[in-house]
Amino acid sequence: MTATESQQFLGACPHDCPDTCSMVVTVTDGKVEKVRGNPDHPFTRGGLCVKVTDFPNHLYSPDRLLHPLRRIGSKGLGRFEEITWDEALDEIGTRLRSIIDEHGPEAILPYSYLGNMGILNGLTVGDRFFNGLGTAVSERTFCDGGGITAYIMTVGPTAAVDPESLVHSRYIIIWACNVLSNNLHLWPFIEEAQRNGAKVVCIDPVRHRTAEKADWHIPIRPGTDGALALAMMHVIITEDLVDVDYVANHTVGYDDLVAHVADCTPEWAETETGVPADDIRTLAREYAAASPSLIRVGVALERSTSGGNAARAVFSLPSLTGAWREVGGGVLQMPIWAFPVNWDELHGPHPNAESVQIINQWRLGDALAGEHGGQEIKSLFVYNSNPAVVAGDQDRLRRGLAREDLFTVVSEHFMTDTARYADIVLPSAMATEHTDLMFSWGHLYLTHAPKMVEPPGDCVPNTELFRRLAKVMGVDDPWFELTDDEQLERALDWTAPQMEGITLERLRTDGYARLNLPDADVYRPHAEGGFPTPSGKVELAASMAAGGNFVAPLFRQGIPGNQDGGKVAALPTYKQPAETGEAAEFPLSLISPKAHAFMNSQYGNMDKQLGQQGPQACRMHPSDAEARGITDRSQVRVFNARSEIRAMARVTDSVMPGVVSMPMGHWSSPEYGEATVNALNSDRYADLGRAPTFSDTAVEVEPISTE
Ligand SMILES: Nc1nc2c(c(=O)[nH]1)N[C@H]1C(S)=C(S)[C@@H](COP(=O)(O)OP(=O)(O)OC[C@H]3O[C@@H](n4cnc5c(=O)[nH]c(N)nc54)[C@H](O)[C@@H]3O)O[C@H]1N2
Ligand SMILES: Nc1nc2c(c(=O)[nH]1)N[C@H]1C(S)=C(S)[C@@H](COP(=O)(O)OP(=O)(O)OC[C@H]3O[C@@H](n4cnc5c(=O)[nH]c(N)nc54)[C@H](O)[C@@H]3O)O[C@H]1N2
Ligand SMILES: [Mo]
Repeated sequence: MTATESQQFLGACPHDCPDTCSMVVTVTDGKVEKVRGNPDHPFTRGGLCVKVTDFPNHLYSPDRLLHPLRRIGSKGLGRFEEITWDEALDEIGTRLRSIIDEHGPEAILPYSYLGNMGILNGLTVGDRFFNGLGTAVSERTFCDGGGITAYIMTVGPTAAVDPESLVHSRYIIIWACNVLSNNLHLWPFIEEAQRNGAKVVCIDPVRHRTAEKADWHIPIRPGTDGALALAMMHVIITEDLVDVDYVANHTVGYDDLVAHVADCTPEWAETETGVPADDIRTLAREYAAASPSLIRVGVALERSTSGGNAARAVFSLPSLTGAWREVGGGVLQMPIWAFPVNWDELHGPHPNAESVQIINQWRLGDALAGEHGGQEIKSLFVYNSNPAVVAGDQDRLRRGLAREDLFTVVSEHFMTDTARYADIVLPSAMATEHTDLMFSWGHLYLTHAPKMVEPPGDCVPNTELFRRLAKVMGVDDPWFELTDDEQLERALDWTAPQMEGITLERLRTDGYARLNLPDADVYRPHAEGGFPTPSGKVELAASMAAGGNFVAPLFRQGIPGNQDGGKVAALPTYKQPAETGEAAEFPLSLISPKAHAFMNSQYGNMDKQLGQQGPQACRMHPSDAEARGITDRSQVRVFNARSEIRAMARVTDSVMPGVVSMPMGHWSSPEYGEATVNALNSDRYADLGRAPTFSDTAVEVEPISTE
C-alpha cells in the first residue's frame, strides 16, 4: 500500500461574487479533496457559501466536459462526438479564416463575461486575441453597467468605503441587495455594527433573508427607487438636514438640485413607490441624523427605465448629509477601482477602434437575427458566459443560436444551454487547475489562486486556449509567448502606491494581501472631498452628462467612446418603469434576482445545489395568488407577450403585492417549458450604461390545470 499524500494550498474562489474568498485547499494524491474558507483572511473569516463548500464535486462531476467536441445532431440537441484539440483547432482555424476572407473579421463576435473572475482568465482573457484579429467588439454591460456609469458620473471611479469599515456605521441602508445570499461575507461586519447599535434598513420588493435580519424592511415597487431617493433629498433639503459645509466645499450643482427636487414630495413618491409618505420622511430624517451612515447598493437598482438615474440620486445622498466625513460613512458600491490592473495591457489594441462594430451582449438575439444595423454575424465565440440562460429576449436569442449558418464555438466546463448550440465545444480548466490572481469587487485584498492539480482530460485554462488560437489564426502578439506568471507580472501596476510591499512572491507565500491603504478603522477617503470626478467634487449635476450616455472602456474590450451618445440630463431624473408603469399590459411586476444556491447559472446542474434551491419558483403574495386561484406549490404558467415559462408557485407574504419574484440561474428543462426566466425579460436598455431592465418586466401568472 502506498501512503496517501496530502498537501494544503492557499487558493481563491474563482466566482463573480463580491466576496472573492481565500480558500484552504487540501489536495490528496493529485486531486482536490476538500476546500474550506481561510480562517486567517480578514474578509473570508473561515467560511464559504453553500455553492462552493463542495467544490470538489463541481471539479469531479461526471458531467464535466473533458474533451473537445464536434456537433453531430442539430443545434440545441446536444449531440456531439469527441475530437482532439488538433482537429478542433484545425476546424476553427479553417472556418474563421474563410469567414474573414468572405465577410471580414467583424463578422466574428466574441461573447464572454466573468464566469471566471481571475485577472488573467476572466473578463479580458480573450480581448488580445479578438482585438488582434480585429473582430466585432463585445460590450459587456449586463452586470452593473448602469450602476458603474452612474457612479463614475457622480463620485468618480473611487474605491470609496472599505467594507470592513462598516462596523463603524450607525445607520446602514441596504438598497436592492440581498447581502446574506449574494455577499455573505459582508454580513458579519453589518451584524457587528447592528450589535453596536446601528439601525439596518432594507429597501427591496422582497423580504428576503437579509431583510428578515434588518431592523426595518421597506418594500418598494420595482423600478421606482429614483422617486424614493429624490423624495429623500426633498426632505433633507426642506427640513434643513443638509451638511452645509460639506455641500459647499465638496459638491457641484447643489442650487440646481434644490430647485429640481422642490416638487418631489414624499406624497408624490408614495404614489410611485408604494412607500408611505410618513415612512419616507422618517427614513430621510433618520438617515440624515445618524452618523456615520452608509448605503450599500446592489445591482438591481440600475435595472429599470430610470434605474441609472436612481443610482445617481442614491450616490448623491451621502454628500448632502456629509456622511463621507466619517469612517464607515458614504456609499459601498464596488471597490474594484482600488486595484491597479493594467487593463490596457490585457485588452491590447484593436486595429479598427474608431469604427469597429460594437455589439452589446444584452442584444445578442438582435445581432444574431441581423437586426442590429451592422454587419452580419457569421461566427460566435463564447467563453466565461452562458447567454442562453442569462440574457434577455431568450426566444429570439435561441433562434439565433440555432442558425445553421452560424459557426459557434463555446469553451465550457459543462454542457450548458448555450454549449448545446455549439459547432465546437472546448473543455476548460477550473480554479485549482491553473494559476491566477484575483482582484475583488467586494473587498480590498488581492488573492492568489495557484495551480495545485493538473486539469483533467484535455481541459486547458482560458489563457492557454487563446495561446493556441493565436497560433492557429496567426495573431502575432508577443503576449501569447508569455507564461501565466509572466502575464501576471504585466497585468498589474506593481509600482502603484497601493501595491507597496506586495509582490507575487509574497502572494505565493501568504495567499493574499491587503492593498496598501489606510486601516479600515481610520480610512475616510473622502472626508475632505477629493473625488475623482472632473471637478474633484461630488457632481450632483454631472458634467459628464454633457458627453451623453457612456460605458466604461473596461467593459468593451478597451474601446473608449460612446456608441449611441444618448442624452443624459445633468441632474438625476425619475421616469416611471416603461413596462410595469401605468401603461402596463400585464398586471404583475416580475423581478429575477440571484438564486441563493447558484452562482448565476453555475451550479444549476449540480444535484446538491439544485436540492437546496428547489425547482424554479414563482414567488407571489397571497392576495395575488388567491385572485388567480393559485395555491402554494402548484404549477403555474408565467407569461407575457414575449414568452412563457412554467414554474412552481410559492405563495408568501415575503413578496409585496403586485410583484412576482423568480430567481435566475435554473437551466432550461422540459419541466419549465424549455425556457428560463429570461425568456420573459426584454432586451431593452435601462437609461445609463446600457444596463439591462430585469426589474421592469410585466407578466401574468395563471394556474396550470392538472386534470
Ligand atoms: N448566491 C449567489 N450569490 C451571488 C450571485 C448568485 O447568482 N448567487 N451572483 C453574483 C453576482 S454576478 C452579482 S452581480 C451579485 C448581485 O447581488 P445583488 O446586488 O444582491 O443582486 P440581485 O440578487 O440581482 O438583486 C438584489 C435585490 O434587489 C431586489 N430588487 C429587484 N429589483 C429591485 C428594484 O427595482 N428596486 C429595489 N430596491 N430592489 C430590487 C431583489 O429583490 C433582490 O433582493 O451577487 C453575486 N453573488
Ligand atoms: N434575469 C436575470 N438575468 C441576469 C441577472 C439577473 O439578476 N436576473 N444577472 C445578470 C448578472 S449580474 C450577471 S453577472 C450575468 C452572469 O452571467 P454569466 O457571466 O453568463 O454567468 P454564468 O451563468 O455563471 O455563466 C458563466 C459560464 O462560464 C463558465 N465558466 C466558468 N469559468 C470558466 C473558465 O475558466 N473558462 C470557461 N471557458 N468558462 C468558464 C461557467 O461554467 C458558466 O457556464 O447574468 C445576468 N443575467
Ligand atoms: Mo453580476
